[in-house]
Amino acid sequence: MALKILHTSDFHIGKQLLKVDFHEDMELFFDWLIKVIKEEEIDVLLMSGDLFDQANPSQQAMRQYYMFLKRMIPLNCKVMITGGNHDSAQVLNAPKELLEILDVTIVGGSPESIDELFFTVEKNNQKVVIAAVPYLRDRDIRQALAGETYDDKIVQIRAGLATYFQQVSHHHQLHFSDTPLLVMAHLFAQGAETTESEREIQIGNQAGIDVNIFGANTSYVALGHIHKPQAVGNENVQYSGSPIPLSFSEKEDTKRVIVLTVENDQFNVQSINIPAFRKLITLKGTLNEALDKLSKHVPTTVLPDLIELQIIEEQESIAKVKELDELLSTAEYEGLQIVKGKIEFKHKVQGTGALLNNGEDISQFQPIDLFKKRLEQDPSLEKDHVDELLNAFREILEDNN
Ligand SMILES: [Mn+2]
Repeated sequence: MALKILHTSDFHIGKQLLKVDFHEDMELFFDWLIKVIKEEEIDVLLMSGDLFDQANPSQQAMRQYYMFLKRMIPLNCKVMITGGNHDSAQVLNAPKELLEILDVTIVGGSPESIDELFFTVEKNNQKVVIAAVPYLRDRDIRQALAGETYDDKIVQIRAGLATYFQQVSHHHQLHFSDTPLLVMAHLFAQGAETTESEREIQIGNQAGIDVNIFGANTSYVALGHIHKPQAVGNENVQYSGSPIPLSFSEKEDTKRVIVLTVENDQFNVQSINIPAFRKLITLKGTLNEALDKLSKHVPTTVLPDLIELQIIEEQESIAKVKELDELLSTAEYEGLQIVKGKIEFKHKVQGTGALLNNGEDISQFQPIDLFKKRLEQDPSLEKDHVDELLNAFREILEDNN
């Protein structure tokens, strides 16, 4: 009989992307997660940091968290949550003692003493020691010195992290040497592939750690921080990744959780893919091509897909810019939401110099005449639109006088 552990991280409860709230996405993920915990008969749930998206989570985010815990309690599954770089250690720790009664263990920030990181879990005659290391802040790993250089800092942070994890490894060897060790951590590991949604930690990620700092006596490292699911070095060091895509750079990820089956002190590592509750899609092409794709879009998920438009047109055109703006602010399509758009032109109208004919001097012209010349260069503009722009330009000129 085995002990089963589920590793996940980076919930970012309360996250919004370009004003789209991911509340429903998280709710669907929690429904799915609870189903998996029941079906797989999971004994321990590990959440390796970034529980909330903000240090001061909204009331809605807090409520969503507590409602999730409420659903976990009857499942006979221990919950262990560590703080990430987005979390406030104090906010996470505030209900710590109360939650402990409900078998929910919280390590919001690095404790006074290293032994407070250690927890033993046991089921079916299989024991595992878990070192629940949260995100380590500068002050947890080194003493800042006045006048230190940037390079000194990188060296010190690396050394500080290595020392911290050596102490963890040492503590295990001293007190639990006959029980396999699992280390939770929230950090940037060298060689890991990042996305756009992790906030950089420890000076531009340059002080990324070498995974060898986790001692040879560590059976599994449950990492958080990087949102793209991946193993680092070997399959017993894993970033579970965030359960839902949190930025367009994560749109290709297959999100997953990891299930560890521990039997005879051996760790078996398996991934279970999380269904997509909505897709993040980038549409590229001309405005007309994009409009065509939008009208033919067939949603395949529960929640509206989020669309990013990357428009490329041949000739620079103010009318196209305006059309895109209108599309972004007013378009309504079923099953999708346009959240972001930018437009690029292959051929740009040249600067003022290009507006002048041979022999003409810029000082001969009034600003309004130059502006008229500029508008004449754009064949896509209709007469009404030209008049509108000229009036707007006159107003600006008057305001400036
Ligand atoms: Mn994160």
